Amino acid sequence: MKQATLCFLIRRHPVPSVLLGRKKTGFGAGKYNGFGGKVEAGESFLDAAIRETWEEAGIVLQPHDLKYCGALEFIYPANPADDNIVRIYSACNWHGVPKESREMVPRWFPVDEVPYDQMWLDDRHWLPRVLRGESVEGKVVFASDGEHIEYYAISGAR
Ligand code: 6U4
Repeated sequence: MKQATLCFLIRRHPVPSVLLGRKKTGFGAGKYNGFGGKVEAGESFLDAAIRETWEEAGIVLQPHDLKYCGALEFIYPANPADDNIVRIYSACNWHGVPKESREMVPRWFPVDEVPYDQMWLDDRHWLPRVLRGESVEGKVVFASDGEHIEYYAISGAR
């Protein structure tokens, strides 16, 4: 199964906010999401999270900036090649200012104004916990359209 990462930058001021990117190309194009992508050969999940956040948002992270927030399996029965297991990270410290890349348009959202209607449908079931500093574990099975959710089981993890 494909291994991928998602990284959410969280700031406390002026209001608690999360940095999301609107994906311009590839899998999930048009949706807001954290920064991330496939883990490449020879890379750890952590290496991939740092590389993708740099490539997609121009933000520099050190390994100790990242907090592991759990893992989710996304299953696409109609297209198993898209199945992926995603490790989720958050970061409250980084260097640089978000900038648009070939893949993503970054934008800050107050945590109570996250645009769930413009995100993957599963995000509303787990991202609020990650934004509260909790960890999540679970699985999401998509319907044959690859958009709607057939089944999900997500629990908190510590
Ligand atoms: P890269 O590796 O960036 O060149 P790309 O085509 O951008 O390839 P991919 O498959 O590497 O896409 O990464 C897809 C991204 O979407 C990963 O960060 C994981 C994330 N993702 C996949 N399914 C998701 C889902 N159901 N909900 C969600 N994020 C998902 O919030």
